[in-house]
Amino acid sequence: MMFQQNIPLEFNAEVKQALEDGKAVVALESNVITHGLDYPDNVKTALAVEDAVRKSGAVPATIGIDNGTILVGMSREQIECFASASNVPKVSSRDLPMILASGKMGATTVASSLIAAELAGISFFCSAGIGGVHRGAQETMDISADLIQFTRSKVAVVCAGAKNILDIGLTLEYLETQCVPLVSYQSDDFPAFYCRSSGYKSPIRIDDEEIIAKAIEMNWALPGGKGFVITTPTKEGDAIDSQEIELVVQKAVKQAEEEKVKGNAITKHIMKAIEKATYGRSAIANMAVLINTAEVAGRLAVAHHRYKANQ
Ligand code: PSU
Ligand code: MN
Repeated sequence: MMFQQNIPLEFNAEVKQALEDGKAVVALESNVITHGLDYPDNVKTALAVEDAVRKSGAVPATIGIDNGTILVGMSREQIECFASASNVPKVSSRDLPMILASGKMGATTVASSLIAAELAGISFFCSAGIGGVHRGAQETMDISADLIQFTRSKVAVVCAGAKNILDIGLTLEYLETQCVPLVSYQSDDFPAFYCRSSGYKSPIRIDDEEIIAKAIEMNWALPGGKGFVITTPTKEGDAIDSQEIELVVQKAVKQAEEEKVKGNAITKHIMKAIEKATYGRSAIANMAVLINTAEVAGRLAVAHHRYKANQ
């Protein structure tokens, strides 16, 4: 156990070694394990995501909370435990103090995983789908804390955009308003999770990994520069066409509204409805995008590491 600003952190051996050796590390969230996929697909996918990061030459650090401690890198047993335990709460940034005080298990979202990554000295994070501005946010004000956290944590975030159950246009506007740099790697469009395009253009495309690395460093050198978002689309063969599922999404959003599903339970509810409507196809595309994003995140983390070493 190690303390960082009085917060207990527990590193697994692989991550501890990697940080000591100054290797590239990529932090991963655990909410996708507990809330994104069903058991045992979630275990299989979480392990495959970690392997995808390793395949690119970086070290994965799956983040979670247990025993009043932030876990930085989980063992296989811990992943199995998070994946199979019922009622592990979703922990976003504002929930962190209470879950740490309670000593109970908590599954970290993008937002809270970024806090953990920064505390642990990890500069890259990966999640296929970041939170965003929800459809109907003009009324509900439901905007994911992930977006705010990007303005607070000095961590680069690699993702496949945000799911199109969200309002992608408003999400892009919000990121701009909040001064969050957003770059799309090897694509003109802002992706939407397992859809290669959300239908929206990205503010900028950069294909050169070294330029991305340099831009991240510039951002961190500039006053106030914190999060830096990089998107990568899922592979052609694994993608679902966004127009094809738009009607399904609209129906699921409406149904959630009618059933008065609210707050942080909405995402899971809608994803389940889409899975049902696509006869499980979305669940398969879901796993593929998680793995692909992790592979690219590992590659970009290694490129960033190389860039810094050559400075
Ligand atoms: N996007 C998804 N599925 C998810 C999430 C996001 O497509 O399960 C999770 C992630 O953990 C993300 C969180 O950080 O939900 C955002 O939740 P909220 O909108 O309540 O902030
Ligand atoms: Mn919300």
